Amino acid sequence: MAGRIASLDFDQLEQDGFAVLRGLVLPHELAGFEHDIALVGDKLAEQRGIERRSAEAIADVLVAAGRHRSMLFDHVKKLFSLARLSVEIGTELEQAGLFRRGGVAVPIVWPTLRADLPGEGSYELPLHQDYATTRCRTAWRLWIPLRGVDRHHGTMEVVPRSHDRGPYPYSQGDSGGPLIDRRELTARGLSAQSLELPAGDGVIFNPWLVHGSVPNRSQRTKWVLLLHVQDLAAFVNPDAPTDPVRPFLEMTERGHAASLPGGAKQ
Ligand SMILES: O=C(O)CCC(=O)C(=O)O
Repeated sequence: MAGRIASLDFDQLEQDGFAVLRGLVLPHELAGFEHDIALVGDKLAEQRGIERRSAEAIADVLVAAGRHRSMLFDHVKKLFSLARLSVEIGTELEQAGLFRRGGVAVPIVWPTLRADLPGEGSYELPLHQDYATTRCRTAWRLWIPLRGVDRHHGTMEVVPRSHDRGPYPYSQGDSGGPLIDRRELTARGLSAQSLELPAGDGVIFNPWLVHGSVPNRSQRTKWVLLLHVQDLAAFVNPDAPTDPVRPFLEMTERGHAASLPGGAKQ
């Protein structure tokens, strides 16, 4: 094991709802990801005769894929290097004591990936809790940028200490989808903070934490590895009115009805 998690600040995670994990992805792994993504972009662009419009072949290939984009992106998500990395990070979280501290009986861990292409805001998520993907009473998320993130290159904003107040009320956003209104946060004395991190640092957070996208205004893609860690033995009981996760199921139905964010898929 690479010893990538020197320490996990459980107190901060409990108190603020999130904690930063420095150097979670090692420099050679970041370079490997860049290599894979550049190579597949170049090869597919050449095979398909795709005209280069941006600095990144993969971005041109994804855009040119049109209605087949999700099919292609679903396979980009399966990059072996990312699958291996996800298992290693899961193992190190276990070794750092996360499962023991959280009383996890039967861990489930799965990765996904997001790509915010330059000039494309389609997959941005407004302020939300992770209602669409949290199905267990014990759960965490990891958000691991594979390139540096800030307000220019796109990032995520989080609302410290917003995670222990149950489900938030949602308003309807301009696009018609549910979002948590910033006034709701102000009324509770909370405010959002954007994350500024180098490639490979990660954030572990409670899925009840309010968070959302900060748009990518740069000319390069924002790539983020996402990891879900949950306890299958604490799976929601949809028939139990008092199950704390039940409001997330109801929100998911509302979100689907309006085909809205909270689990945006590309
Ligand atoms: O990276 C982003 O833009 C936001 C990600 C997010 O909100 C999520 O993964 O739930």
